[in-house]
Amino acid sequence: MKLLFVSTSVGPLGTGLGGGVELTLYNIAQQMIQRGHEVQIVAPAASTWDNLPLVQIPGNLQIIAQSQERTDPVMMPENSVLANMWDYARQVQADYDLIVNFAYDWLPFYLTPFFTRPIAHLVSMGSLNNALDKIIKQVAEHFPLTIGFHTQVQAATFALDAYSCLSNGIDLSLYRFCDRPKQQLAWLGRISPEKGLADAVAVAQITQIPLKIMGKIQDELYWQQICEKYPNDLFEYLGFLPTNEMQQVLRECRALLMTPHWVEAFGNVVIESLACGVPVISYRRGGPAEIIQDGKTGFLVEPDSISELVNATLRIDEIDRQTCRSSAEAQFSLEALGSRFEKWFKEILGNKHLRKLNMRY
Ligand code: HBI
Repeated sequence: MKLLFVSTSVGPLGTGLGGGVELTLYNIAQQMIQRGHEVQIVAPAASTWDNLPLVQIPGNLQIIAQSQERTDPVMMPENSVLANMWDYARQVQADYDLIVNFAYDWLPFYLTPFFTRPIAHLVSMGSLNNALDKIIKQVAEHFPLTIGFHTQVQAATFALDAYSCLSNGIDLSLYRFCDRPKQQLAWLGRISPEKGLADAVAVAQITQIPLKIMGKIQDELYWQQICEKYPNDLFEYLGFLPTNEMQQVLRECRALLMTPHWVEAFGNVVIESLACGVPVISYRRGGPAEIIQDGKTGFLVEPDSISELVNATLRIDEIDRQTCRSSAEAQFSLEALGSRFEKWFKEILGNKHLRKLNMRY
């Protein structure tokens, strides 16, 4: 297959601004190339990936969807990099079999019927905005199968009839299994209210088990409040570390605490933890509730119940760490991810009805 990947619009690739979807795009591109397909990536200028075929497009970045209100109108900056990337895609589309959209933005969905090639849309977050929900629903109705999510619970926030579920995956060779943890817990992620770090620190205080915190501080005020409220010898903030350094700390922890206050679309940190053999204790909410096998690879507890997080932490030795690693190998390897995406792309290309729809222009 000849594939054109059109990137997220909130940051050049390699800057981390695109969050989890940067990693996802990178992994799928590598997998498709390894499987003999041709891949070209269209991304905002100043992208730093040097080992994948990139076309760099200038223009102004989109505002991140998480910062907008549900009822906000669609916003496009002047000289929009999103619009410029999709104008490029329009010009070259005849050279490709399939276009893949990685942006969580209104425009690519609206443009779908104007293209002569099918577009596969990977939706990387739960429902956040009414205008976007509506256009996604329209594309799902006219071009069934072309809307892809990571989890069923994420898909449910859009209430569509037809869609595809792709889960996610990571390069397991980057994570080393450890079966002799230290007396410490881990918390990973962007430090901002919806990720619920304060709950994990509360667990550390009650159990008196030190907490290792890694990730980008996105909400300074929220972080300050935690530092003022809890004794600082209880937790250690290690910063936003590259994968290798992060997993060196994570792998030696008794458990990863997941405290999402929103519907996490997937939860890459959950499969990173399992890959190290570290069980995950999480609220039964969002993607983690679909990834963790309660009692086997961790525990799922009543959302927002700190006492249940504590009880699960005290029972964590019931979980076999090798089982955690094996579950990552079975479901979340790059090969498993690549197979799911290759199957999705072939389903779309193989669908005569879809092809006829796009070819009518
Ligand atoms: N916001 N407007 C917009 N467009 C995106 O592509 C986007 C975003 N916010 C976050 C984001 N992408 C990714 O970091 C997550 O989907 C993973």
